[in-house]
Amino acid sequence: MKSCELLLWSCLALFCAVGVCQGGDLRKNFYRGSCPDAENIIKNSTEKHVTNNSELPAKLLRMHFHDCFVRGCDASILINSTASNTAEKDSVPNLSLSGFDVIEEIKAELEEKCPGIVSCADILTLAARDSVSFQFQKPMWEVLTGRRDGRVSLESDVFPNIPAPFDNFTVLRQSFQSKGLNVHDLVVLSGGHTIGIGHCNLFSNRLYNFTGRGDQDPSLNPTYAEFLKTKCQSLTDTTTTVEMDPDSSLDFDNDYYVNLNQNRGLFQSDAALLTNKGARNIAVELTNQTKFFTEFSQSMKRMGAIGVLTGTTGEIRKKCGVIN
Ligand code: HEM
Ligand SMILES: *[C@@H]1O[C@H](CO)[C@@H](O)[C@H](O)[C@H]1NC(C)=O
Ligand SMILES: *[C@@H]1O[C@H](CO)[C@@H](O)[C@H](O)[C@H]1NC(C)=O
Ligand SMILES: *[C@@H]1O[C@H](CO)[C@@H](O)[C@H](O)[C@H]1NC(C)=O
Ligand SMILES: *[C@@H]1O[C@H](CO)[C@@H](O)[C@H](O)[C@H]1NC(C)=O
Ligand SMILES: *[C@@H]1O[C@H](CO)[C@@H](O)[C@H](O)[C@H]1NC(C)=O
Ligand SMILES: *[C@@H]1O[C@H](CO)[C@@H](O)[C@H](O)[C@H]1NC(C)=O
Ligand SMILES: CC(=O)N[C@H]1CO[C@H](CO)[C@@H](O)[C@@H]1O
Repeated sequence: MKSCELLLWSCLALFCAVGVCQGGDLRKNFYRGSCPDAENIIKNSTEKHVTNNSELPAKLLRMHFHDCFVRGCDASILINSTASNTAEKDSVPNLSLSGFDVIEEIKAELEEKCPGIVSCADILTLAARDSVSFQFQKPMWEVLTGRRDGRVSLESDVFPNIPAPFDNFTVLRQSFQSKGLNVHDLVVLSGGHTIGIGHCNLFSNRLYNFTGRGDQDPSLNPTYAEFLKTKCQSLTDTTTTVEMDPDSSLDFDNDYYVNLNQNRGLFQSDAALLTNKGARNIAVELTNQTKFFTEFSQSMKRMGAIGVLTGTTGEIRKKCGVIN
């Protein structure tokens, strides 16, 4: 190897060692020079909103997931439909997504301080982290920045890219694999279901008509099924919601895995994690909360890097709901 080549490779190795190369061109504190207060403005504003609305962390965490899985983490989920285009947010799986107004408000604050600098994609990524972290008063995972905003948002992109609550393990694994995430990430990130709610119609087939013979899902804990039946009284109830993690749906904790291992996962997609030996072993390991938090922080970093636009690609939107 020529010596200049060797030098190049050593530099690359050094960069990677200090964490610059993870997540491609994303880096720590991208706005340090261009908008030094950006991350604090986002944090302060997010925390103010969480104080007022304790369900916001679940909303923003899910919104971030739906953003990253469709066209990468490019804030395409935030774009409004227009006369000529039905956007991602108006697709069926968008059911109950909310918090758009919060992101738009944070964006307006940033546009006032440093116009045209901070991307909606970074705002959403940071706000998701900061909202979940609020209960701990410390950041629960590192967020690298430097994402830029996409200019395309299509309703038709959502269904093929967002896994469904009825999916089996094979389909879930494939979905995550297509985003560069592995089975470990799948089990770890499903732990996001330790906060938030689910609508009855997304799981009541498990209670009332699992195989089309008026039966119950045998893989669902019978006591839990009886409880869920008191909440969701028909197959067609599309309005009632239940906590995904009963009694602690506002606490980001290890209860998702404790429940899951007792066959109390709410969706078929949760229960599906127990149908694969490797995944089941991971689900048992993650009942250790310390381990869950460590692993979640690493998987969130990987999810936050899916298909990002950096450098001069995409744009910095002026408003998160419309392309420039
Ligand atoms: C593994 C595949 C996944 C499937 C099939 C899935 C499916 C769902 C469904 C059906 C809901 C209920 C929506 C509603 O009824 O309003 C939901 C809620 C939620 N999901 Fe997932 N999800 C998955 C992965 C993830 C990931 C990776 C995260 C984030 C790390 C996440 C975070 C959330 C959160 C926080 C909620 C609660 C939202 C709220 O309270 O409004 N999910 N998910
Ligand atoms: C954020 O809030 C902290 C604590 O209230 C305050 O000290 C800081 O000045 C705020 N930063 C910005 C940029 O608003
Ligand atoms: C507080 O939350 C309520 C309901 O979630 C909302 O209507 C209201 O606008 C919020 N207030 C502020 C100051 O954000
Ligand atoms: C999983 O679901 C897919 C699509 O519905 C189906 O084709 C496949 O046979 C299922 N796999 C298993 C193991 O049940
Ligand atoms: C249960 O599923 C079967 C087969 O899909 C369907 O024919 C039947 O009408 C369903 N029962 C109810 C109560 O919806
Ligand atoms: C949980 O995991 C942590 C970190 O891996 C480890 O130090 C600790 O001993 C584990 N706790 C239990 C109860 O296994
Ligand atoms: C996007 O649509 C929502 C709901 O119709 C509206 O409140 C919001 O102002 C729109 N955002 C922009 C930037 O036009
Ligand atoms: C929050 C949100 O944008 N919800 C939309 C989801 O999509 C339906 C249409 O499928 C719209 O009516 C909702 O407004």
